[in-house]
Amino acid sequence: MKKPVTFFLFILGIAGYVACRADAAPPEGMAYQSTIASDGVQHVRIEGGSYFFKPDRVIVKVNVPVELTVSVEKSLIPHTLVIQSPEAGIAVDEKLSSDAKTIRFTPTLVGKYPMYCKNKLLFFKSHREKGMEGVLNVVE
Ligand SMILES: [Cu+2]
Repeated sequence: MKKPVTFFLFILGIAGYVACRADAAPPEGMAYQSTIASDGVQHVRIEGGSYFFKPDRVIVKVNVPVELTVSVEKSLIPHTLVIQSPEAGIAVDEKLSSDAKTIRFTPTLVGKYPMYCKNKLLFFKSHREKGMEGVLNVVE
């Protein structure tokens, strides 16, 4: 009687395939999943430049303090980091430099919040439109 085993394996295969598909995130840049360090803080490092944030998707846990360390590559073009989601306890609006800056906040609401550079030169496209944006994903 080999058939039941084969059937069982077949079902397992399908279940595994479905699980994998559900986990597969669309390839839209790199995601950084933070972990809680021994000091109880989620340390996240973001580097920016013309015109990107790396990583551009950051996943943090709700109600756990976050410490962002942000710097930009040396350049004459000024950059900022903005995350304006006061409903989630996040109000970031910082000028960036090549010296790393530390920004602390504690996200209080699950959700996906845009982060971006608000700078724009005259009639040119904004830095955000040029790709200097990302998502802060606050999860349970
Ligand atoms: Cu910028």
